[in-house]
Amino acid sequence: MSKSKGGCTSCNDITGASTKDLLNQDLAKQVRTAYDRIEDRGVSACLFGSGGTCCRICNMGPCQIIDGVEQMIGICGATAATVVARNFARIVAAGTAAHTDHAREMVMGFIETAKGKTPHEIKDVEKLHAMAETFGIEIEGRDKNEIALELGEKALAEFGQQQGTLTMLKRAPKKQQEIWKAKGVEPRGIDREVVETMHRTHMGVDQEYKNIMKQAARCSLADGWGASMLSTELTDIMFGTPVPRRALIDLGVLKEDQVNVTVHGHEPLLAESLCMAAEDPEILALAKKVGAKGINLAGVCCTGNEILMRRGIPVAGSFIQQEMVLATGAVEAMVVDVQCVMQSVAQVVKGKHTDIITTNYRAKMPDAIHMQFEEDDPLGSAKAILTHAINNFKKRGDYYIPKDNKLDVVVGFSHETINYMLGGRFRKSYRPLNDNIINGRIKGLGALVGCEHYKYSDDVHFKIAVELLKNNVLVLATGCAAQALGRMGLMRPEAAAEYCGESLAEVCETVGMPPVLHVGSCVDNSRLLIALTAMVKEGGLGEDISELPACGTAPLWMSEKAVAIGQYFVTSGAHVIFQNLPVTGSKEMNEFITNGMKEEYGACWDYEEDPIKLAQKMIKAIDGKREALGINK
Ligand code: MSK
Repeated sequence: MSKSKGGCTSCNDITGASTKDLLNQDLAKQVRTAYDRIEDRGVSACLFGSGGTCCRICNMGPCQIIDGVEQMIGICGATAATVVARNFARIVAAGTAAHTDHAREMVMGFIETAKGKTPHEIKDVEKLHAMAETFGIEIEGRDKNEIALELGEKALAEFGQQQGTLTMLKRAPKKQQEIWKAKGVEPRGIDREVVETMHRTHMGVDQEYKNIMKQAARCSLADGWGASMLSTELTDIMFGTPVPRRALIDLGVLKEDQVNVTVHGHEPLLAESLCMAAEDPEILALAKKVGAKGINLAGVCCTGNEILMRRGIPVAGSFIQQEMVLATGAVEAMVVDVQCVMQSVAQVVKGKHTDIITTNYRAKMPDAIHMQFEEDDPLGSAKAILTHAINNFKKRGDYYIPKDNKLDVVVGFSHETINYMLGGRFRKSYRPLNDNIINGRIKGLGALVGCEHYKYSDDVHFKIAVELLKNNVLVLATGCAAQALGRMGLMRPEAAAEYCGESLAEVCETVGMPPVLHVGSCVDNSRLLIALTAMVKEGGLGEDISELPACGTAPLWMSEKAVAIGQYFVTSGAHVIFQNLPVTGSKEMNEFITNGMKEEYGACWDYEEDPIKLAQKMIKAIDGKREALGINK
């Protein structure tokens, strides 16, 4: 798939029309992208790294382990299973740490908002009260900010808590809670589980792979039912719980006559402030002064998902499109915070008028400019950033916007929305969804989540989704997977008739929803935990998540966060399939992950690279659950 000489002549694996179109323009031919770097590397991936058997934990190595070969164990004697388990647990800890740090920022922003020190406000009072109940906070006769302050402080304490269990574990199905208790994997405090995982995987500490994996399970639960869930819920309370809305997605959302500012990263505090500042008359006047008709904010990656879901702000590109967005030459500034921002973006804009603006002291980048987002003056920071972007507008040189490439999507499917849409305004219940699963009109649920990956064809998500829909499996999507499916047209209500099996199409058409529901960003996978729990509690589909006809996949995972997510789903009883995992270098670990975990938590991991086979595995898993429930007529 080279475009370096003479354009994109063999982009076999790029099916996205906008990316193809852009890479064929002279303007973009000068840009080196990740596609070029993959091709130019010329060496295949290290087998030890891919199989998880490269140990760099101490300085006696690096030790490259070959399972079953006595002279190829670690210098310290570590076996393949120990090394693979340690590496895997560290991936889970890193992913959990990323969600945790994100969540902490959101909780701190929430506290400042409750104190009236930010331009934001407590928007979703119903959810505030529900969370207050979970945390045992009195709501009667109290002002929303007072309740929010107590909630924020209690939430913040969950990070540093040393003993007991995380509060939100009790939201899980009862049987799930009993399993976690019996296995000793209830997280005690969010930070504690990350720290303990790092300690236990240090040289010479935990040397028993199943014991290491037990801590990996505990750590992942601290992510899913702790950090990520806190982040999602408090962000919803502060910025509004998403409701269905129409929006646009893909490179064509950039505008010729406006100052294009893209927001890339994860933490919505910055993006929300930019959205507010972009409507400020003073800022709009500045934009007009330089000849622009306005400010066009557009999202990239998960920040894109956050503002798409809550405000209907368009998404210009997903993870694999971040360089393409800039290669258009039409962006005045890309404002970034944390996670999934490739270092190459600052190189893509060399020679262009575009600035990459880093905004978080935790994430700086060579050749970018840094404008710190000040949490005590969010609006001031946002206005300064936009003013900088506006000043770039007149410097815009050659540019190309693939104008025909923007797609209508309907997004905003929080678990409350799914409740509302499938249960009706007054019932607000998952019962109708359960009934449709029991009567077979919906075979089950397929979660398509996670990242995108330059080494694989960019239509993998699409192929999996279509196969699932054809077989009447309703698809819920998050992260960059959701954006990929939106770009391919699966988030339009009309797609139901085009792609679904007869009975699923009927359900979608009756409700007026698309067959692929956009549930949010990567931290919002916690919404799926809540939705699955609600289905269990509604009755008729078993006593815990492991009995539900549901299956998840992150078929193009790239980030460590995706593994943490996969691990918390498996530990919560949901079957999960990835394209690969770095555990195959140990037979014992491989067997444990793909089988042994099932005995412990009722679910396990699996891998498959071929999208159709992957979808068929998901369908088989769902059919198996239906069979066990006695509803597979
Ligand atoms: S941004 S973690 S590439 S989903 Fe959440 Fe996308 Fe994966 Fe980053």
